[in-house]
Amino acid sequence: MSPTITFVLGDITQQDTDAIVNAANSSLLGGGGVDGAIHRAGGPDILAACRALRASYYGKGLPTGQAVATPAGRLRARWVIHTVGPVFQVSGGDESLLASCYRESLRVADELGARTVAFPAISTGIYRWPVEDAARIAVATVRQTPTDVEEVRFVLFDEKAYETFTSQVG
Ligand code: AR6
Repeated sequence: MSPTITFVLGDITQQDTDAIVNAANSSLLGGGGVDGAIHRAGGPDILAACRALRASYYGKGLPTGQAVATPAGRLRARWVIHTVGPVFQVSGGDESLLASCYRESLRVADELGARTVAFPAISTGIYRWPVEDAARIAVATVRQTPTDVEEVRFVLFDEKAYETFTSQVG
């Protein structure tokens, strides 16, 4: 089954989806951008869960393109799915790594039983992936990934990203 894709101009921390996806870094210990916003809004339980993951499964950090879930603390969502996008320059624009973030996040969502999932525009901020290219990869990958998730909601933080993502659906 293929999820319904929707687009919202707004703040991912305010979404009422079962899960929201965090554009994290491999340390899982927080940062700026959407990562900082999620930890601020969700409170310390998210960081505590991330620290536990580092101590158990991911001693060397979460590799680029992979995803892992924690509870969502005070957020409206039940879970935060943390994924590590590629840095555009470092990856040489290797789109398989960016696609993997969306695919792996949906796989984790299926494991959790999440039916609605909100994604930010992974890698398009601090990691500098051009938004047109990132939008194409994001929408195509979600369309091509078999999943029980019923709604994928792209939550875009500015007008340009919103226009770019919505223009992917004809
Ligand atoms: N809701 C939705 N989207 C947001 C929000 C928000 N509250 N805040 C920012 N964005 P970025 P990256 C958008 O930089 O490029 C962190 O330090 C933003 O406008 O958050 O994957 C991590 O710890 C942009 O379109 O993530 C990593 O070190 C998009 O979210 C690094 O940044 C992604 O921008 C990850 O960089």
